Amino acid sequence: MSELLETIIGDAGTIGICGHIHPDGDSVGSVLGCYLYLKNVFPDAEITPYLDQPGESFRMLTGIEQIRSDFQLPEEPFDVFISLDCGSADRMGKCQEAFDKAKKTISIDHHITNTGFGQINFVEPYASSACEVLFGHLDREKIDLPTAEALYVGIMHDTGVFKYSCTSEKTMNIAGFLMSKGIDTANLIDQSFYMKTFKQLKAMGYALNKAELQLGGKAIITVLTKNDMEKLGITSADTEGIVSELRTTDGVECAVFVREDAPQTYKFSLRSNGKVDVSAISSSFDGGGHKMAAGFTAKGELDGILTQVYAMIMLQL
Ligand SMILES: [Mn+2]
Repeated sequence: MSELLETIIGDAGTIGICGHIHPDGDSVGSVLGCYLYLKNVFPDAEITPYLDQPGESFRMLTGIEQIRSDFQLPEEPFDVFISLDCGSADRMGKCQEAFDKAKKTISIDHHITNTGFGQINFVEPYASSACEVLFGHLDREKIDLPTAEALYVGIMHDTGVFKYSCTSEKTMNIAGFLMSKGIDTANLIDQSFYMKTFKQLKAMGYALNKAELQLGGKAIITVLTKNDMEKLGITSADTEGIVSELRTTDGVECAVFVREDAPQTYKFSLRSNGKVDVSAISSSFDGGGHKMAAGFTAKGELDGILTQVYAMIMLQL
């Protein structure tokens, strides 16, 4: 049996929890699931979950309002700080300093590129999600319905609703156990994964309409500029799902979604259909991810960066 989180935490009075910047479903689910679980196990400890404002698609999760997006971190070092779904320390954003200052630090993650930045590192590169890794360090008996829902949502998001190759027999067994807690799975999947706001729907349509084929139809790319985003009235959180949609195009091996986050600063999201290892491309730009799904941020002239990315894709085709 793997080491339980509560054994490591011991008698800590203050516990900080964080996920990564621009949180996805796994980041939200793991931070919230970890928070709710520890709240049950340590009712007297002061436990604070920090995360950028989660998207609307997570508002049905119990306890989501407890997440602190103001990042007003205390001066005093935390007894324990837990990082979830972060492949490297800088992914923690505003929490990095508090994490580094904490007396005990734990990193729970599943990125193959993980740098081992915690004092204790629970990293399983072949796990579907940070939620799956976290689950392995929880006492099943103490998982209640809200915790189960948060973990289920995280796993669902990182597996594309149990579809991506990272979905294993173990993943399904965990999901099955979480279901046994009484989750209304159909409703939860729809609400958190498929439902879109009208704005998100329009953004998706706009991005798909702008898409272009490259490398003889083996790659597909779309770029949303800052200007596009302002015109559509959307934030970065509203662009989730675009790259996955690109990937389903017939004949495509690699899908590329580019978002301009600041002048000459571009966030790349990459998806593969199997042939191309996108984490290798992302690593060469100091990004992270997995073979089939990865991302990075690059600065400079977009055309120059794209030329490099295409060359790296081509080498793998
Ligand atoms: Mn993840």
